[in-house]
Amino acid sequence: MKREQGRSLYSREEMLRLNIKTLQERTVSLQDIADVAFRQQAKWNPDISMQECVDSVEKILSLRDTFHILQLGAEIDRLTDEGQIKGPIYEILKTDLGMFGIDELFGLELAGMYGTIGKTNFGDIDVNKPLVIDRLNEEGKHEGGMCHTFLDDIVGAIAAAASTRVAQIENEEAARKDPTIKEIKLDLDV
Ligand SMILES: [Ca+2]
Repeated sequence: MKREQGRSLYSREEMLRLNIKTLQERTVSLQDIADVAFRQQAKWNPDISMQECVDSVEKILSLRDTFHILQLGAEIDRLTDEGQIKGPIYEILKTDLGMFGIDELFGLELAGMYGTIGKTNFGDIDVNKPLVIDRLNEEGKHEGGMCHTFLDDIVGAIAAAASTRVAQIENEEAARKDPTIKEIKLDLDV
């Protein structure tokens, strides 16, 4: 990505736009991430809509912490592709060494913005590798394929955060619909 000279602060709208652009450069669309969030959350809440997942992914992509993690992670992957990383860490990144773990740390930090459930949901995606996560993981391991050592975790974490946000919104709506259990009356004669 072309550097925007003299700036380090961006608005929420700019961070969303720049994150979508960087993801596209690394072959991932917003819809790819929403699909993972939907697949995860629909297991627990069959009433959720794809639009809620798309909205949540957009929201998370506009957060400053997401911006920093995604931009740094994607740039490390890009530099690895171009052979610009020096020293022993190059082969570790290039081969996506299983014992590396700093990529998972980026993912955990991002998903952690949505609490313990966010982290747990990230763990589920990290282990089961649904949809685009599997593609990124396979592509990264393929000789000559694009490096996704950081991106698979970052994309998984954004999906986990979005899935958790959808669950929080659903819980909030459920709480509003049924404000108190005391109002439910049992007919003991039935
Ligand atoms: Ca990884």
